[in-house]
Amino acid sequence: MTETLTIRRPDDWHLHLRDGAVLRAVLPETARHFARAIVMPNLVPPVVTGAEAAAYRDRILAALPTGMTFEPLMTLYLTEDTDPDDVAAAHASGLVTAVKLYPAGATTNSASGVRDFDKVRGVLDRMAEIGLPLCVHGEVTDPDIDIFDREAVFIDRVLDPVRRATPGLRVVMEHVTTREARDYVLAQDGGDLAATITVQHLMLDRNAMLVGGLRPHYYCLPILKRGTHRAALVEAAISGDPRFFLGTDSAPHPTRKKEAECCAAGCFTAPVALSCLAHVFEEAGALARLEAFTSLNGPAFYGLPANGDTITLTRGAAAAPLGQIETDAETGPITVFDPGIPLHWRVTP
Ligand code: OTD
Ligand code: ZN
Ligand code: ZN
Repeated sequence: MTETLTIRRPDDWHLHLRDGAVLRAVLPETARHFARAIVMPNLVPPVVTGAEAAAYRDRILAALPTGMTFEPLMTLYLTEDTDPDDVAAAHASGLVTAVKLYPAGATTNSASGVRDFDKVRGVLDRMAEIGLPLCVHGEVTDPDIDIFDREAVFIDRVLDPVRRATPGLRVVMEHVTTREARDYVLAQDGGDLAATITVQHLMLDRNAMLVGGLRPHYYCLPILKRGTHRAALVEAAISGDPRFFLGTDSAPHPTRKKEAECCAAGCFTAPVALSCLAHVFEEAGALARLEAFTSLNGPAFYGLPANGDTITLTRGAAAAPLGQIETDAETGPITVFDPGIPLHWRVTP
């Protein structure tokens, strides 16, 4: 049995770093293992303009402990008022790597997202022209659509029409959770479409969240689906297919907001992401393709070089769950994702 595995240093193509005390607490957890991350713009208020992204980037770099290196890849939050020229300038200066589309109301802090897709046509056309990717939270928000169906319906009602109307637009379907989403990606071969997959959607199905008691730390959006969908995602992740890569969607919330009457959506996976993924790939007999998923396919899609250095994972005795990390007194601790099974792989410090 393989006991150590050395791979190019991974990147996280979908990450929530927040701001202030939470940023300072969670950033080292990512920077310890990952060289770069696509940083989500869903702050309150959201990161909409190039100037706001530049200021957020400065705050992230200021929060990085001395001695650590990390490159935040910034995104802009697409609104119906977004100015195509501002987006193009932020791209041309190298500041932003992608634009993020949230259908209004789809997930945490998405109220300023898009309702009327005709209103963002100008921005999308310009992005197609300049080759700037659109990262998409792919769920419809219509109240009549069941929460478990929101991703599949989004593909037919929104994503496919938008892609047809904007030829050449490069799209990343973020955090795909269904067989339908996986199959939609597999059916396109123009190199314009890719998908990220999270740790929790590779490890858990909705039974893990709902059977034998409700587990708030497994509640995230898009919500966990049935086991057949999880199996389809694992197949995609371990296949080595360059259209699929890691986006942890690590989304920290204070423990008191998770263990609450109305639980906030999001799983804080960053500290254990690589241990979890090594477990998934080992179980599937695909450890040799972990590197493609975590370290090669993402940069290739975004037109960036893979990282030059490596990390080593070691298999050993099962590690105890990490519990919580501390922030400040006002925020309180944040619970680290625990998949509920023994994790034997860890990144060698
Ligand atoms: N999903 N929570 C959050 C974002 C994601 O859809 C997402 O990207 C969050 O807390 O920002 C979540 O469950
Ligand atoms: Zn999302
Ligand atoms: Zn997210």
